[in-house]
Amino acid sequence: MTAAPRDRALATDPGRQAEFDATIAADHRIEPRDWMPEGYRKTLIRQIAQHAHSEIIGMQPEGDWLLAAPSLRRKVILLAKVQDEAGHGLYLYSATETLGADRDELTDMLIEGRQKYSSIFNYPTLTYADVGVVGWLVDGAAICNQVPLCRSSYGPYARAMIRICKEESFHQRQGYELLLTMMRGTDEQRAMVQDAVDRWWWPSLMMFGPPDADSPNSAQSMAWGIKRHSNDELRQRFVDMTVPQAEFLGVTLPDPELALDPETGRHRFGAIDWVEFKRVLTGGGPCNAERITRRRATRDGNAWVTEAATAYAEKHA
Ligand code: FAQ
Repeated sequence: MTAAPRDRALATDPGRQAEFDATIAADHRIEPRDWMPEGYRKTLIRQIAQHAHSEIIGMQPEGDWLLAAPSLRRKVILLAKVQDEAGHGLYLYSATETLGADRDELTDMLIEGRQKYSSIFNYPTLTYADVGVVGWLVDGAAICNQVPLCRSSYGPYARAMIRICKEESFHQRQGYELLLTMMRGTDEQRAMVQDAVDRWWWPSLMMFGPPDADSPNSAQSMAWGIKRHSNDELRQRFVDMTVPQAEFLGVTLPDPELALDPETGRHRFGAIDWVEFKRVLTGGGPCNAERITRRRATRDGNAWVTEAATAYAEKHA
């Protein structure tokens, strides 16, 4: 079978491979017009698409609270945050398009379970304290993971991440401010915050992915400069950053083994339940089915808008 033009352009080519390797070694950016190995392109599409899907699916757990926000101020903040997540999804899908992907196909892959989205969004937001804890812990973990991606070797991804990280910082601060307000409130509000922290702590640690020893993609992704740090390194950074914030807030992190190691200055923490992680990744989390059903209904229900916009664009091209 004859290779498609794009595949021919991307086929093994020692001269261009050497140029690519030199660009990576010099820590310069690869741009869409540049030759790249097929594995690099596929890895980027996989990671960026998973990230985009996470942003879009991640709108659901918080979006559920838009009609029940306790004040106009909280509603405006939450609305802005949920809209930001939609924007992040769009920048990221655009970045995949510079690699030759088609965003409709990526959405189909998500809905058919052929591509993943972050495990964290398969847990429910049971009370308004969850909105604060998602901002503090989930966006906090996202920032820890994503700030180094602003230096990712692929230009369009790295540039998209700069704006995303700025917005994620606002998300994290609004979550922490909401929790500080609740902790200064009634005993019932403090109990709600503690309960939400108890439920979200471990899933937040799982966001960083499997331990380094079980992470099939990390070594190659780091060699290519797509990822800058390993999953365990970033997870450790997040724990070290979050423990003092929890103390200031006045909540207890649900891990009796969590303790500062005086020799390293880093925190030791208990064993993560990787069986639960795998269960959530394979569709068995509390909200997997609900999230995908809703995403499918949105795609199908909005198909007429896409069709009308495409027909209009074609007519006026
Ligand atoms: N959930 O070999 P590795 C947000 C998969 S933040 C689900 O270590 P890799 C903001 C992984 O894809 C959340 N799947 O993989 C927000 C691979 O499967 P595959 C999104 C996971 O890629 C806040 C397999 O396990 N952030 O949305 C997870 O080197 C609030 C083996 O793993 C990003 O995506 C997981 N937690 O490292 C929005 C950041 N962990 O694809 C709304 C960019 C691993 O081979 C509200 N992504 N897997 O079938 C990354 O940094 C990386 O892709 C990792 C995984 C670190 C997630």
